[in-house]
Amino acid sequence: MLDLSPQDLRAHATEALTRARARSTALTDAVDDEDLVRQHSKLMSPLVWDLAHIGSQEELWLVRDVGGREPLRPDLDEIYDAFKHARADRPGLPLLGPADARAYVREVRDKSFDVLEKAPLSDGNALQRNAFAFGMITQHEQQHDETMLATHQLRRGEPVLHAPAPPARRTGALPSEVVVPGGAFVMGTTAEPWALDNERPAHETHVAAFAIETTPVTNGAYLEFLDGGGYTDPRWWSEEGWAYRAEHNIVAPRFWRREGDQWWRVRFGVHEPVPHDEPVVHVSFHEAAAYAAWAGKRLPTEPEWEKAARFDPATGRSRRFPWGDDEPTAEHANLGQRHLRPAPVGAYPAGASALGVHQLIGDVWEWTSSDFHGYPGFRAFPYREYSEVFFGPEYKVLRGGSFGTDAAAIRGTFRNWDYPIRRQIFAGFRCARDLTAAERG
Ligand code: AVJ
Ligand code: FE
Repeated sequence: MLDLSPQDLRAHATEALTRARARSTALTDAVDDEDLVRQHSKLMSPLVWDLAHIGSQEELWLVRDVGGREPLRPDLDEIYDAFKHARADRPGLPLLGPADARAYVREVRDKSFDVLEKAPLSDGNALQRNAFAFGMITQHEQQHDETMLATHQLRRGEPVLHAPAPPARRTGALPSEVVVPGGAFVMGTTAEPWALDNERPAHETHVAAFAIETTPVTNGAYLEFLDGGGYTDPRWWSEEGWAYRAEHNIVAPRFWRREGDQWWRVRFGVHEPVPHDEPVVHVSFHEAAAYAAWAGKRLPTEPEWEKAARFDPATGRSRRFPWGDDEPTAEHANLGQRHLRPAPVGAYPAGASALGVHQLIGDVWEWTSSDFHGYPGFRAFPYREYSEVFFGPEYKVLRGGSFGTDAAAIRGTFRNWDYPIRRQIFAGFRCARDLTAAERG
């Protein structure tokens, strides 16, 4: 994409920024002002914080850094610095109100477009740095849009978001697992133009042959674990997971509720029976790991997940996406809040990987068993706080994006991370296992 001409880069950035803003606007215009400033959960910021934070980051990286322009609102830097104030404390800050936040992001965007017109995008380093800044800020806005969507899910009240149902199943029965061959493959990327620092650089990684499930674990399968006493048997849980489960009295995925002999869930204000054929969503890492242990399996490691997603055994190459190198379309994956829920398993045959693994991109983020670390040769860019400060054992990596992730903010190499106790994100999982001696031959 960096071989695009400056005109094409400008057109691409304009389109991508405009699309992100349409989504931010829709998410914040869907509720009244009182709702915008309210904290719907201690886990989340008020929606109006996300909105102005989007503008503040854009002012920093596009207007000031790329454009070299005078600050618009230097007084806002501190208030909207995510590292200075935890989410729980943000309602107490002197935040811009809804009207001022909207005016601020509009003013910043006007300046960004002016910078985009005038900034050099054609010579080596400036091209790299300037073009990347526009890609990074687009992804940043889309990431906060997904966060705002999670806030909407936590909000109580009548439904305010609407979208058509996702496609139905389009495959026959799939094999439950496929074998991923052992050996080296290329993990991460050097060439992806918009890849963030933690996805870089491309490097050879070895994995032993293993089996992985062809689809994410469904609600139906998860119910067998739940109804079979999975939440009351410490055998399946890590010590840390069991303590967490007990302390918070967790008995089912977040947003589930028992009525008679049926499980119901609330989804963006809509109450409905839990659909058995959809990937389970709103489970913590601990619940995912407990299910996998109960099933006699385990979660995939991050290299395993990426090999299952990207490795093409015919060529030995790693693809950009499971289906190949083309950008995602509506045929490949459930992305971009096009639908307000995961699609049933088998709904995206065109998105399957070379090895026959389905729905790796979109639908639900997938927990892996790996801690978040930098790849060999990692270099923080453009700031340590994007990912480096999160490296360590407290965070688990999630892969693949959810129905709430925009195509601009997902790739085969994209890495997300969160605490293993988190459930408000759109996270599910699939299982993997070692091969038996007989299978290894
Ligand atoms: C990559 C989703 C973990 O939301 O904390 C947003 C993305 N970084 N603003 C987050 C991000 C800075 C990040 N995650
Ligand atoms: Fe942010």
